[in-house]
Amino acid sequence: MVTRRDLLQMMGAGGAGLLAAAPALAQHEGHDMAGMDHAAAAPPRAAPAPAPATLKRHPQGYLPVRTLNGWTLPYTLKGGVKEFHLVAEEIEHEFAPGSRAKCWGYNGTTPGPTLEAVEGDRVRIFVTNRLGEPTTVHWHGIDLPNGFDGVGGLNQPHIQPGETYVYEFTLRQHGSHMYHPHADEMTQMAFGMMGMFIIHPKAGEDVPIDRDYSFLLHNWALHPGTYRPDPSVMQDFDLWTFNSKTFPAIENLVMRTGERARIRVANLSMWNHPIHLHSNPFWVTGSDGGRWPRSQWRREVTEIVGVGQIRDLEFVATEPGDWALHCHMAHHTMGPMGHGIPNPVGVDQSGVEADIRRLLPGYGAMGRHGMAEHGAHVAMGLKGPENTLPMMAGQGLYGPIEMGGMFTLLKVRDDQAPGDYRDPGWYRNPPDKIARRVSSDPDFGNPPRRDPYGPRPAPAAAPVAPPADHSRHGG
Ligand SMILES: [Cu+2]
Repeated sequence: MVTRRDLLQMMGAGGAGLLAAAPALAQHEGHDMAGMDHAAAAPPRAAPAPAPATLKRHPQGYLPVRTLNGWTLPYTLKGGVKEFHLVAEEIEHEFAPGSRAKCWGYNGTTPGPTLEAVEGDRVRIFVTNRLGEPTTVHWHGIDLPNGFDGVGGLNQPHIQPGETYVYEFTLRQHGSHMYHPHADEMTQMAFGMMGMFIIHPKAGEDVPIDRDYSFLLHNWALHPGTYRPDPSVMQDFDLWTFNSKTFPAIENLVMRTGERARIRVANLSMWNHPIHLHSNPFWVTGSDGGRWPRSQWRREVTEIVGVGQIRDLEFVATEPGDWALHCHMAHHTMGPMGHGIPNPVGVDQSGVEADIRRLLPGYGAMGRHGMAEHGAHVAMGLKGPENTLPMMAGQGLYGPIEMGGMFTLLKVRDDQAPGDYRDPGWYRNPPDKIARRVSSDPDFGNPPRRDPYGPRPAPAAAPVAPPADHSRHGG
């Protein structure tokens, strides 16, 4: 049974049309984002600094991590201890232009800022709770005394609203790690509370890294027309994100040809994600368990990052170009769409379009020849419900990219200056090194083709059902 909501989701968010009907559906929670309760009482936060064009080595020798669309939390050194201060709070977050929500995060963002330190450092981390419910922070994968492990009720009392707790420990390891709440986890993580905790090796890298990227995978049930993620959803999510952003709002990774990169991919979503990098086979060199011995490195082009896991991917860029980096679950590179709907592919819907329009003004039939026409409808200005991203988006140099969600680009250039993270624009392929049209005739050439079932009779005309005879049913 298709409900009206299904139709709206399919045709509005994942399909075409749906203009006049959308506002009636929108589940307003008061979407004046400036009027958020917590924000009103909170001290002002600084506007985010633009992402630095270059990254300098830290005085301790390490190359700082580039957190896609994110930032590293500054610390203060007090008596040889690095002091960080995290603030758990409700925030306004934009997934991509056209979709904002009330989310929860740390220090104004989701994911929260990246913490970076060096193996052997002693860290003191203050956590202030500005949420309306208790929280804690768990330092995921970090070897520390039990009382700092952050499981509310098990290792410590919960941090009540308004309270600040302190965690203090010495970093005995190096590698890619995370932090997240261990209190009302389902809700707090569904709203975006998570971050990376990178510990650089004290002895430096045995193979020097030129660019060190990091992002967290996540999923969000931000239903079409709504402004707050739904924490109860377990499978059918609307948004799939790298660092809480969807394509095309995800920052590109840039490299100079010949450089060595590491991409640290962490997963605190509810699905496993096969992360695929085009054309650049990489070594999987470590996990949140730390860096693996060389003998354990694996050559891959797709690496599944399971829920609660991190994988470090390393490679040397050899070919200039714009290379896709994405989750290989095809639905995870799409924006919001309806689930549990009839399949429109192959169905001529032109007859029913007018009928449905009487029910849903603005409705447009979609998907007879595939879903790609949705992108064209969006480009022509058709909009779905308010605050809802299209199912697919993005215009490349050669046409629509037809993606959304967990998709971004690795841009490799011969002339990208070392340490320069600025986007070099589109890669222009040399004319002799790009796929090109050689014919517009579908009968072109004589390629071998098979018909496994042999010649088939033409389909018979559909039988005409005789008029029902109710005479023997006793009335
Ligand atoms: Cu995925």
